[in-house]
Amino acid sequence: MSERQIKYRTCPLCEAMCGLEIHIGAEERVELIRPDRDDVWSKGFICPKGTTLGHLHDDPDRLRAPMVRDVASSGASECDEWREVSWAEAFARCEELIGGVLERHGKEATSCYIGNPVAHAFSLSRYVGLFIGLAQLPVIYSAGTVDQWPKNVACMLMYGNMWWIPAPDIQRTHYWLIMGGNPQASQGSLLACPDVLGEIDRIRERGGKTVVIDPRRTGTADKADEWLPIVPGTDAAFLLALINVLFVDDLVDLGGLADIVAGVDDVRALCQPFTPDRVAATTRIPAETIRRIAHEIAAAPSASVYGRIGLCNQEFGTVASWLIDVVNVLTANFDVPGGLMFGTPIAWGANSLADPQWADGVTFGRWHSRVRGVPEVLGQVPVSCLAEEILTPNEVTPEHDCPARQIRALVTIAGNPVISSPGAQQLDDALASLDCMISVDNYMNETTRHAHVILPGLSALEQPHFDDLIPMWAARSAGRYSEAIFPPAPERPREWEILTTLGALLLGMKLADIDVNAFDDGYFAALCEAKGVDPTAVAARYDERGPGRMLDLQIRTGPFGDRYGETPDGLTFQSFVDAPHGLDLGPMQPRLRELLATPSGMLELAPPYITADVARLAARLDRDDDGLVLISRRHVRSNNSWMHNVKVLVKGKDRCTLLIHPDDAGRCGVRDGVLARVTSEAGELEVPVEVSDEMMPGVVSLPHGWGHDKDGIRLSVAREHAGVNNNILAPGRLIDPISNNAVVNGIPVEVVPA
Ligand SMILES: Nc1nc2c(c(=O)[nH]1)N[C@H]1C(S)=C(S)[C@@H](COP(=O)(O)OP(=O)(O)OC[C@H]3O[C@@H](n4cnc5c(=O)[nH]c(N)nc54)[C@H](O)[C@@H]3O)O[C@H]1N2
Ligand SMILES: Nc1nc2c(c(=O)[nH]1)N[C@H]1C(S)=C(S)[C@@H](COP(=O)(O)OP(=O)(O)OC[C@H]3O[C@@H](n4cnc5c(=O)[nH]c(N)nc54)[C@H](O)[C@@H]3O)O[C@H]1N2
Ligand code: SF4
Ligand SMILES: [Mo]
Repeated sequence: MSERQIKYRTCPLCEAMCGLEIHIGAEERVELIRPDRDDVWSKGFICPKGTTLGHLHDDPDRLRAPMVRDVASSGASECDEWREVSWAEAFARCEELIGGVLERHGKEATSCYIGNPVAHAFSLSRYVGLFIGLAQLPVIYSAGTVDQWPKNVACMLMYGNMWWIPAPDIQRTHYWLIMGGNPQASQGSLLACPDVLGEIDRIRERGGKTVVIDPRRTGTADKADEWLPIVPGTDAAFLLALINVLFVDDLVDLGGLADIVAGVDDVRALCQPFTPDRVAATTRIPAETIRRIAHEIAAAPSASVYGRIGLCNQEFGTVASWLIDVVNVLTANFDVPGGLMFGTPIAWGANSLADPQWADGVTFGRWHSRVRGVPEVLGQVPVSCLAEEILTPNEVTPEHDCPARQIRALVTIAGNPVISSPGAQQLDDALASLDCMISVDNYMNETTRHAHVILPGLSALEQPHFDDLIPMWAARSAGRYSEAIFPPAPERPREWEILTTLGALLLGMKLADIDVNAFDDGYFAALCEAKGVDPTAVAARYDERGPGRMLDLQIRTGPFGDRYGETPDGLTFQSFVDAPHGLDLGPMQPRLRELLATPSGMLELAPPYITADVARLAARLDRDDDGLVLISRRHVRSNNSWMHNVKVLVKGKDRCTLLIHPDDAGRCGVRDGVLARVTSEAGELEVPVEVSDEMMPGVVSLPHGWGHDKDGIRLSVAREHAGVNNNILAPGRLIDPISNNAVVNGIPVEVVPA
């Protein structure tokens, strides 16, 4: 590249999937990133993070070569030396470490943690499945159990696939009820749509309304027509009361779904005790307001009730996440324009395929975690179990039917659980005691500093991009292919090769015997078969292996694809190469009848596994006030734990503050700008106070993703803006028991001056 060039690509950082226009100057450096106004999907929308992909690429702290830690004694210590090594040496060290654990402790002592960027990265998203399949780990952990596991459980039981998650059709709705989501910061989650806040204006322009239910008056609430503060963790009670009104006032209408919805009478019976008057004190939403909202939803030409992380990461995560969909079904706002709908990805992802292990319906609790005895849910136990599973010797294990033993080897893939998991301090201690820790990650951060080997992935600009998971809940079927802007040297292993190699090592293979290409061919053939095309004939068309070949398969055998010539006008990978601003195949379409995969063939409105938990919710109504409780928040200039090393994003006013209502501040004796000590049953920390009436009384808020003051990290900018880790305060024992999802919202805390 000699002169200035313009490249177009999709931002991989969040679900908004914005189209970027990237200006590259001489020296192959990014000079400017602007929104791509011609992008068919995002049409010029962007947020501040999207302009920083060049900063991330150029970040001197970003790892570009594998790192090996020479351990001075056992565990991480200050005498340890990190060395940059060749890929061959790094993999040889992985073989030695993994082989050692397999030999001494067996397969049962190996595990992995999978983090959030896996959902957004070209290679990782497509090959994490192959890694898991090869590695045959007895138990795996992921950020999913501090995120959307409740929604996965609800969708699995209601529709038969944990990843077919219906999303609000906000580009057409007339009424949007947002519960526990703040798209002003997050840009939407389990809801892919560019410029979500702009859609709130457009809803208003068509005569509609947006209501936000959140303990905090967020930027989204400011934009909306109405804000209703709610006591954290009580959304399920609010929703049951709302459903109660729908039945009592004869507002229930199944629309065109009457013949495929089972369980309406069960829901009617369940909601009977939850009258608006009964839940008003617990939720602190007046009974009259609950009645009014129910009537507004029923009367709107179309409505979408939507719940996100505030509803998942809480005490009644599954019941609340389930009831969101129930309200939409009961008001004829499901699988219709303007209601909750399923997306239609142009390139199907492996998550959309039927999972053979659930062919006869899903069962939970097939095994239990070794130490705490938590029943597995959809193959996972809470990530907050990870620390105790590393620290507790086998000799003291209670009699739980667990396929795993004490974890001695852990692979982390694009995750930072030392920051993102409840019981954070204990996990930090635990990771230091592993015999083998290998991290596939771009930074030496709070988690990966404990690794023995770090295998770096590529920067966003070094790899191609095309989303396949997020479009499952996207407002439109649109797609754009982004080629790598700065492709690395061919001999540099790509993340799909790294994952395949690690998977095979965990399987027990010797490095010399691992043929990554052969594994890829097998994986590709299996995917071809799943899509009903001939693997041999199809494979013969490609010169290259890896995610690029897979993407062509995903597009061609997808809903708009050419099926390798069977549908001559259909799309191929080349169609997207020829369309640098992407292709838009239109808005969401009704799909429920096509996607339903429950054993009964019905939409299960009242799955017994979930309805059984309503008794626990009923008991909550009798519980006294929890006192002051802590919730989490996000900021548009931050992305979980890993973008605080970008100077232009972290500069300015300190954003890691404790938000507290003036009345509570007065009662606790803390003032704006001073340090407060916040204590919970799990730990304590000191943080600057920000007094604001945007908090409802009784609730305080801290952002998650901070706490970069640990020894041994290589994040020079983030260290200067360390902040505190709010998961120090989150007790690992607090989970939503039917999904295994963490409760990080609604944690009882005490606040005093520091
Ligand atoms: N208290 C509290 N805790 C929370 C939440 C909350 O709201 N409150 N939210 C939860 C949620 S929703 C989530 S998703 C989790 C996130 O939890 P994690 O996924 O554990 O954390 P991230 O901060 O997203 O860490 C991402 C890691 O991936 C690395 N990385 C980034 N890009 C790449 C790449 O392309 N390749 C590779 N190999 N590595 C990469 C980064 O360096 C970083 O180490 O946190 C959860 N924790
Ligand atoms: N800029 C930015 N964007 C992001 C991320 C990021 O870290 N930064 N993270 C990404 C990830 S991994 C995810 S999962 C998504 C999450 O996307 P969102 O769900 O939109 O996340 P938040 O902005 O944390 O909004 C959650 C809201 O829930 C509220 N809340 C907390 N507890 C309760 C409760 O009990 N009931 C109710 N009704 N509300 C409650 C909080 O006050 C907060 O406003 O964002 C993604 N996008
Ligand atoms: S909203 Fe920001 S971070 Fe998200 S995709 Fe768009 S530019 Fe990237
Ligand atoms: Mo998340």
